[in-house]
Amino acid sequence: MQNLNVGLIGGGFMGKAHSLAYAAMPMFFWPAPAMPVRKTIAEATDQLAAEAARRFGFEQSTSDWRSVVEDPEIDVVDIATPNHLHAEIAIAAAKAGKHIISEKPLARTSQEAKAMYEAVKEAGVVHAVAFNYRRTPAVALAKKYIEEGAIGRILNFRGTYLQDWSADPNSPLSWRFQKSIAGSGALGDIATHVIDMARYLVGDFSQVNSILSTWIPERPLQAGGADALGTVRGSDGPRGDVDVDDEVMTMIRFSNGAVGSIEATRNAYGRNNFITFEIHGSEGSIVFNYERRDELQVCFASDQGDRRGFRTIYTGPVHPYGAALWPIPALGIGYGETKIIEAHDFFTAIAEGGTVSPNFADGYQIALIDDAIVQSAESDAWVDVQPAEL
Ligand code: NAI
Ligand code: SOE
Repeated sequence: MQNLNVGLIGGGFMGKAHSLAYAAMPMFFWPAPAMPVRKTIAEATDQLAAEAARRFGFEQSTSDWRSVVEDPEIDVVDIATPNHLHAEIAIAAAKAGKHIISEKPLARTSQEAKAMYEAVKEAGVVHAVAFNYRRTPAVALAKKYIEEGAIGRILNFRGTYLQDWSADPNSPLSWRFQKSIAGSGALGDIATHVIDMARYLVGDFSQVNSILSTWIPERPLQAGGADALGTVRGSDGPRGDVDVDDEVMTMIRFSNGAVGSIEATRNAYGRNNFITFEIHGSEGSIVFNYERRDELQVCFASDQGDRRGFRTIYTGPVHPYGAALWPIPALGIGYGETKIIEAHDFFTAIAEGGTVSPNFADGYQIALIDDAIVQSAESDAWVDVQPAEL
């Protein structure tokens, strides 16, 4: 079993999640595909980097991400910074021959995403984009049922991602509200997770018809680079403009003839991480809600008429990834397990010389779907989704 040295760039929320995944992955998946070594962590300043190394178990730290990318000892570059740095870091890492996992959205724009895809393709390295929610066992179980034909031909996908951490107009203007850093708002930040699941479960998008809104146009300025995700309330101090959307609604036509819709908002008081989908097929239905992530609700047309209705499957050892997780259904998994599974699948691809999905090609295609959503909202019309040039 080989060791793979990880250089992690960014020690915020995702720095924590990815560090946990590297530490815990071999505890769940044994034998591990390879042993992740937490080698170097980069942060915005030397002090932040040293603190992150101590906290997250890295051997060394730096405030210069380029030194991580150029270090011959580093095998894997993990990009967990705000979105504006993803492309520059990934392209440099690909040129240095590193395997790369980048947080989502892959980039701020489809142009950046295309350049990132071309760089990893040219370098021949393993690449992944961290849309981790599809690795929730119940979501993978939905995929298994669909592939087995258990709900027949898919007719309709209804997805949501509803949050309220920034519904208060006095929560700060973090990087997530600035187009130059984030690229877009609820669209790139949260709707993309559901777009990834829709592509995973149903297939390619052909057309969209969308509405984008910005309900809160200015917020109190925030000191510091890390996003406090609504845990800090603003003062009476100066405010700055929000130049991204905070809500997106889109209708979808899929290439296989199915239809659907996705709604994502940052203004849904009472909703926290409300990622849901309801899929109707010609032979049954599947319902998922991430806030009850150990459960999948299913209803099959073949069920006897007098007892037809949704029933709840609790995911456990017999379900996808279950053998590596906990021994009894409904013991419960958390956000961390989705990242541990993601690390496992990424390291497996590296160890076996294979590929992993979702990868930069998927991230690039999702960026093109985002483009179509923006164009549709601007033109108030159905817009064709351009296929990625792979
Ligand atoms: P954050 O704001 O908590 O952390 C970002 C960190 O990057 C900060 O600590 C900041 O100091 C650091 N940073 C900034 N410039 C840097 C530089 N030049 N060199 C090294 N470090 C630098 O942000 P968060 O929530 O961790 O988001 C990071 C990425 O992860 C984003 O792309 C975001 O969209 C994505 N994300 C994905 C999630 C998922 O469920 N897959 C969940 C949360 C975020
Ligand atoms: C904030 O909306 C956020 O942290 C997103 O950036 C993540 O992608 C999501 O999974 C959790 O919420």
